[in-house]
Amino acid sequence: MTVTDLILLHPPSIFRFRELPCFLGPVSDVIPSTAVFEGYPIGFMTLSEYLTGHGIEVRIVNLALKMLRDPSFDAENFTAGLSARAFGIDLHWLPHVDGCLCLAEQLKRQHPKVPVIVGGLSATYFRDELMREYPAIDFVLCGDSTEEPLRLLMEAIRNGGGFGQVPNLVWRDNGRVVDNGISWHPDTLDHVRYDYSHIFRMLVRYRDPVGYLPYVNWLEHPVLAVFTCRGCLHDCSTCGGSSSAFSTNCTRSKPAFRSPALLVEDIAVIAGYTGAPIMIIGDLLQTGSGYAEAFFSAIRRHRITNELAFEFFNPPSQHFVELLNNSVENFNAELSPESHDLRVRSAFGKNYDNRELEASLDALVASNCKRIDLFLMVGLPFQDYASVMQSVAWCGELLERYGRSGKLLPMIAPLAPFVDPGSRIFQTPEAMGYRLFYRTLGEHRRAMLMPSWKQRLNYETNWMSRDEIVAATYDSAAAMIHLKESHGLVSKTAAGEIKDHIVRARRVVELLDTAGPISPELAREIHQLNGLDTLCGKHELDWRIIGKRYHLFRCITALLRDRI
Ligand code: B12
Ligand code: SF4
Repeated sequence: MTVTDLILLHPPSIFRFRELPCFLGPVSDVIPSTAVFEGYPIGFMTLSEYLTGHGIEVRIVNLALKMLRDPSFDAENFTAGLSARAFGIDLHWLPHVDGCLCLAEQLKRQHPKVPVIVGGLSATYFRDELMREYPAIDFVLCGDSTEEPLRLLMEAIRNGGGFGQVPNLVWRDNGRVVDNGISWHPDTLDHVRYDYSHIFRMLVRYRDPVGYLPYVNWLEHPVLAVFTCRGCLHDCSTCGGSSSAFSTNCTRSKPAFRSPALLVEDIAVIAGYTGAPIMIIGDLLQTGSGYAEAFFSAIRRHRITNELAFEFFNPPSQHFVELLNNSVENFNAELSPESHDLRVRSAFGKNYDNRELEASLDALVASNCKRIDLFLMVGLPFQDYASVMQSVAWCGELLERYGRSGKLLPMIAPLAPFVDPGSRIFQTPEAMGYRLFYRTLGEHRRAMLMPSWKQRLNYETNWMSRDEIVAATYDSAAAMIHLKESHGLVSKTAAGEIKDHIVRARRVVELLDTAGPISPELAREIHQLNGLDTLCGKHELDWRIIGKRYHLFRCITALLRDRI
């Protein structure tokens, strides 16, 4: 059996999600993954590419996706058959806490001599607890940029020592936990490659296409992402990726930006292989207009026809929309005003009014922009049930005004399951009008294993209890789907299905509150609902594929390049 240097594994959120009757709830309706959160961190790709380039063999295994796709897939047998010098598991998103810990324990049982490394934003936040309470974990590698630290750690593992010299590492020295401190946080994001052809070559090398897929229906609806930065300049109050969270958690004082020229190259490389849509993560306007202008002047030199989705923290000005329109052939805009109510929006961390937003919508609707996604949230500061419902009514007004263009698509979803660790609200909940039910990693693991998504929520607010958050979520989603149906944005059949799922989901939440032990019928209903959309149809998220889904010739060339 060949030994791989490092196997990076992505667990499901709840390890035994196929057996346990846990109603996952509407936590993933507006993202591509399912509620099992099978999407692995994009960092797996940069880590694999970087280490491979330094002669370290890395394999990625999306275990969550394997378990999701095939009910008979035996995760225990599979990991028993793996052979590696080290295993790496992500605890990037806190909802993976149970999956990560179960997988670490399983690997340690099966391969007691092989070190288990955990990394990601949540692992960084809970590094002390991880090392104190979970002996299955040998190393926590902290911070937002671990490519070079991981290379050094792999070297130390090979040499059997020198762990004290690895930056960002927490380890045990004869049982004593040692935290080396987070000193590795590069100033730019130019030292890594977002090279999807690397993934393609690796999946062929390990003959494991499923193990490399990013989410369950990616082959039918592929979306790729490029990254403007690690970190964020903004400071949204619930966000564990905000400027203050990155500063306390990752000792990062400012985001690491990718140079506009490299960002365009990332896009051009993807466009060479596929006509799939590309999401540009991180607002181009974050540092002012200079970055965006450099990006546009670089992208104009290419002929990219893929649909590019741009996210905006603030509504873009008419001038900016014109620039975008003149530089990019097909584009979408992602805006998250969160609420119609300025008090709520500003307490969340965004300070613009509805007039500014409407001026932006005017410009976007008049431009070639293909679609404008508008995201609203439930569970915010100063937001009560009535305010949530008024947000939907406001979307109705916007649809009256812009609906005919067919471009505007509003969506509403709860802040769930967790207020992010490291966020301003997580750090000082009472000061922000919040009450946290769970604080430690262990408490969040127990929360993830609770039967209902209501019990899993780690917060309630001065303005809404958990019951009200659930009620506002379902009522606003029902009102929103009705709106979209009446504006012809979704079919009557699709809207009918969502409404039916909402009724069933509410009933399950109620039964889990009031009924005693979970009956087999209720367990069956829970498992069915976990696979269904409850707030909006997943297909509403689909962006267009322009031209060929895959440029086969170029894909084959990429493969051959590896063999030469
Ligand atoms: C883009 C993004 C997404 C994308 C996915 C991107 C992806 N595949 O990585 C989408 C939109 C799908 C998404 C979804 C979700 N997201 Co998100 N996302 C982001 C965002 C905006 C940027 C992420 C980023 O820049 N990553 C770059 C760096 C930091 O991570 P990375 O390169 O992947 O990994 C590096 C390190 O983290 C570390 N590392 C990671 N894993 C491992 C493992 C090992 C072994 C090692 C050694 C190192 C290591 O090393 C890597 C390379 O240096 C952040 C906010 C922010 N400003 O960061 C939120 C953020 C990460 N997301 C968050 C959340 C909560 C979610 C969801 C759970 C939300 C939900 N309820 O639906 C889902 C989970 C989806 C899933 N797993 O299937 C929270 C996480 C807070 C927390 N601590 O739990 C954040 C911080 C903020 C937020 N609320 O959006 N997200
Ligand atoms: S939610 Fe706010 S703070 Fe968090 S990544 Fe997005 S813009 Fe930045």
